[in-house]
Amino acid sequence: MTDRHRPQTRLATAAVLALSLAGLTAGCASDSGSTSPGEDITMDKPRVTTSKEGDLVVKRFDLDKNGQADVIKYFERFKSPDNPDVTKERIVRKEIDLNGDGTVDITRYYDDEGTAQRETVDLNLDGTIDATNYYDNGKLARKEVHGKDGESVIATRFYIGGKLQRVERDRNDDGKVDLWEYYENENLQRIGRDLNGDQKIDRWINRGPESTPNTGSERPTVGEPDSEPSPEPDSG
Ligand SMILES: [Ca+2]
Ligand SMILES: [Ca+2]
Ligand SMILES: [Ca+2]
Ligand SMILES: [Ca+2]
Repeated sequence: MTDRHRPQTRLATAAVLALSLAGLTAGCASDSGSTSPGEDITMDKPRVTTSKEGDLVVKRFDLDKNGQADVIKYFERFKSPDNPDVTKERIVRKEIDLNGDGTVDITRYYDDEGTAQRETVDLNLDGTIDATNYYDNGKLARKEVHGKDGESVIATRFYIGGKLQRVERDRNDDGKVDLWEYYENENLQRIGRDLNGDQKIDRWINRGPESTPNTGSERPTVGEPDSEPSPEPDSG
């Protein structure tokens, strides 16, 4: 990463901004309309405000009590299948601001059962999405790693039972997979490369236990965040 100092700079800027904003808005809180100076500040639980956006009920949680929501949950209301007189709520989306700068860093989408289906993640907090995670029964099944534009897919990681099985990479940015990595017990076993752009493997490289690990010119990881955020997200 060439701009490795940027997140820290942004963090510092965000902290200063958050502080000054907290000072400016004290006494004229516009989101809840119910807070007055000193109120709630010392309470040992996050401040929560509830509002409506279209058909959705929105709950904002200000965990660090700086006046800015860090977690925002969106709920839809539905009639209970057991009793149509009863209206229930279920979560459809959750947004998380990890560094308190007011920009959402993780957005998680849920199915009708309240299980996480998909989430977009800005790992380095620069405002551009770095990865999209897809879940199957609450377990990480697939992860798309995005290019600098936050949309193109430069690598897709496939998981079974939460364990890495295969990685497909597009190393020349033409939108086509040209490198395949196969894993066993999350250890890289072999690499297949497409050399002529027909998306078929032309050359295999063994990386199993009989070959020397971590040597040679074939470096499988190129410009990709390797951390595995939240393999099993909570359901609310
Ligand atoms: Ca906050
Ligand atoms: Ca943020
Ligand atoms: Ca990013
Ligand atoms: Ca390619």
